Amino acid sequence: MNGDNDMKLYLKPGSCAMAVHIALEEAELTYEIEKVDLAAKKTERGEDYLAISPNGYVPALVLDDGEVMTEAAAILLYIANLAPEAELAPAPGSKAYFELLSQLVFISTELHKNFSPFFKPNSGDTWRGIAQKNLETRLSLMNERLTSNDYVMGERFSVADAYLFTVLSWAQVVDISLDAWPHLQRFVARIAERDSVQRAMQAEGLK
Ligand SMILES: N[C@@H](CCC(=O)N[C@@H](CS)C(=O)NCC(=O)O)C(=O)O
Repeated sequence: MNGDNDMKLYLKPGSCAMAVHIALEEAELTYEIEKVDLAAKKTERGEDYLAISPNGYVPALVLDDGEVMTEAAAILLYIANLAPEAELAPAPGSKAYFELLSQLVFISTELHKNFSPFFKPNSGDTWRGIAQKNLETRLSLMNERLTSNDYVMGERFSVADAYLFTVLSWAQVVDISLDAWPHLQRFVARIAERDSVQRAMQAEGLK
């Protein structure tokens, strides 16, 4: 049941907002979603999205007090802190917590943003070429990290896995092969099986 004061996630199906959607499912929090037409900056219900989130991109999470939180990495940590029983992050303030932050920033700035030009029709060969090279070195680093661990943070699922899964799922969409990185391929297959991921993808109309 969704009431007036539940959180609301603004998203575009399959976008980086899906990481937040997966985390909300993992945390078993009560929330609703609304899709955004990013070109028109209109929500599904016809609201002006720029009035809700002036940066104009997703994700944006409306909190139960009505405040709007943006930036995927921050929202993911917020959700982890809201539902400590779900253990989606190490104890706040611990060294491991900052290692999680480090991984979230890496996924955001080094992986996510290097996929961006492949979604922009006018990005051009130069930007795409640089991004492709960046992705190769950074995907290799993440592949290495997952050699002996099932999850970004080791043996336990965290919000970083929701984000990494979402970003890696774009490889197929933009025709970037992950064949050179078998641990990443196995990671994607493993995370895709989680109920939270299945539910989020279903709700976004991706299944
Ligand atoms: N810095 C933002 C970037 C979010 C972002 O890149 N969102 C994309 C979808 S994955 C988007 O909404 N793009 C549309 C636009 O920039 O107009 C974050 O980390 O949350």
